[in-house]
Amino acid sequence: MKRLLFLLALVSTVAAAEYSVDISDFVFDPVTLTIMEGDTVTWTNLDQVPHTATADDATWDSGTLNHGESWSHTFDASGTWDYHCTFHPMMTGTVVVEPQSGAENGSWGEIKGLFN
Ligand SMILES: [Cu+2]
Repeated sequence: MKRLLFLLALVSTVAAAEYSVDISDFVFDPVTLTIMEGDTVTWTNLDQVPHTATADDATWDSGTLNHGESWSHTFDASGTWDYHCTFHPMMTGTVVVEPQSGAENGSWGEIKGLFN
């Protein structure tokens, strides 16, 4: 039973991860982020001026983030999203969301390996 619980904990850890993008000196850091389907990204504005994280295709939008404010978005579908700051259009970034199936197979292989 302990083994099973450990396994479940490991799987849930693998299943959804959280990532951070800092907005600092008018730059999204990291400018390109690669995640898996189901992962969550949190943008935090470290600058003194307001920024946004707004998808170019408008599917998601942080709205105005003032200094120190954060906004999170969970990416449920794979794909590539280019985004920008509506106040400073030269500020751009990309989130690449990879499909979950490949990662699950890889993770299962690793997990099974632990118990062999
Ligand atoms: Cu901005």
